[in-house]
Amino acid sequence: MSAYHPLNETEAIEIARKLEGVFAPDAQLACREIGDGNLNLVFHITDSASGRSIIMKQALPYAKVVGESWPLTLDRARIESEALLLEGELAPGLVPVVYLYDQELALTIMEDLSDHVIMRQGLMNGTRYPLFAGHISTFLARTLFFTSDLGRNQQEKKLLARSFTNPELCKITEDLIFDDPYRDADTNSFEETIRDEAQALWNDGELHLEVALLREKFLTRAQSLLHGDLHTGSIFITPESTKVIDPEFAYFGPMGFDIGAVLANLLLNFAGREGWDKTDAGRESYRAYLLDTVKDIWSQFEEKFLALWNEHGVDRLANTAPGYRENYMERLLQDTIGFAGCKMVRRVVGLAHVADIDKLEDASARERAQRLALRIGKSLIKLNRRAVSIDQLIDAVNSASAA
Ligand code: SR1
Ligand code: MG
Repeated sequence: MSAYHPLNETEAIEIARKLEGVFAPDAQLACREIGDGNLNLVFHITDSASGRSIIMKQALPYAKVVGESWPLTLDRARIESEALLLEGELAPGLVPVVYLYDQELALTIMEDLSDHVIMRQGLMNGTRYPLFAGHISTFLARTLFFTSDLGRNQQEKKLLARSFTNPELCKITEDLIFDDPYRDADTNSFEETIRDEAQALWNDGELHLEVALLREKFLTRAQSLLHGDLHTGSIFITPESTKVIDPEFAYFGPMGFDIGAVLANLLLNFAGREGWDKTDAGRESYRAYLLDTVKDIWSQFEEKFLALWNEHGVDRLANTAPGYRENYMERLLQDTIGFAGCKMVRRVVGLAHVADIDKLEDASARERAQRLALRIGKSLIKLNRRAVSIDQLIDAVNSASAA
């Protein structure tokens, strides 16, 4: 196959056929383009005779959600495949297996996870995932600890950071999460019914200070290798299994950004529940499940991260200075809460929303969900630097829901 061009389904089959040891030479392969994300093509290739299947993900040279007017580097496919390989070493079983990366075609061929569902859809359906908090806290603790200065040789970490320099994808986050929602930007996208909420965001100086401080951390704090876009559309799940996909936004940044992304997306689903549960009791029960999961994720993350630090900490002073661990974990909780708030706000007024809320058919239920998500998001942003316990996040969500 020659130089870069977006593949069609026939070409994807030709490439699949050449993969060593996957399909028989005469296999009757079927292919469907199933990408429903904002950026890439995704081909699902199956051989019904053997039951074998693979996924081929190809980066497009622009942001699909906007069109060719928004060019985007193909290097993100390299970053994604390298991040998946590293995450697979650090957190075995929690990411798909990568079979092949083709630099010229910006193509990653990987394990098919279609026996799983995208977590966002699973949550919308009201499915409960009792093992998720355990899985995702392991993923977060291990990937963040072992790529940080606490858990990795600090010179090696700096060298590793070079290959995860990801300026174009970071710029998307810097603009769409940490700037545009707080001004009347062309990229913003919200319903007229909540224009008052958007205008309030543009004029809230207290909020702007907190977002500016969080933005500064995103710009400057090369704490760990992040997934960089860890929403519930980047997670494939079953009640027994969790697989984190799509780390094309990976870069060295503040740990709390990844943890906050997971919590924010559970809370966006919380805000949209009115449309997904049949009864008030069902809604309250599912919301309680989501809040328990939020709390469990933080508590299990903290325990696992501290255990890794005890066993594998490489920084003498960080390991021994009295009070340093407590101070570190408190700052991490604060970042997590602040970034969670920013991730919620952008999904209501900025570019690229979430189906948990946008797919609510009833316009007034949708508006209530949008307003609730913004109340929660803003209160988390304003809470962040004062927080000392995850219970304060839960209290803030409950107060915003009661208002
Ligand atoms: C232009 S890309 C819009 C969003 O899609 C990705 O999933 C990221 O969340 C990004 O902000
Ligand atoms: Mg993605």
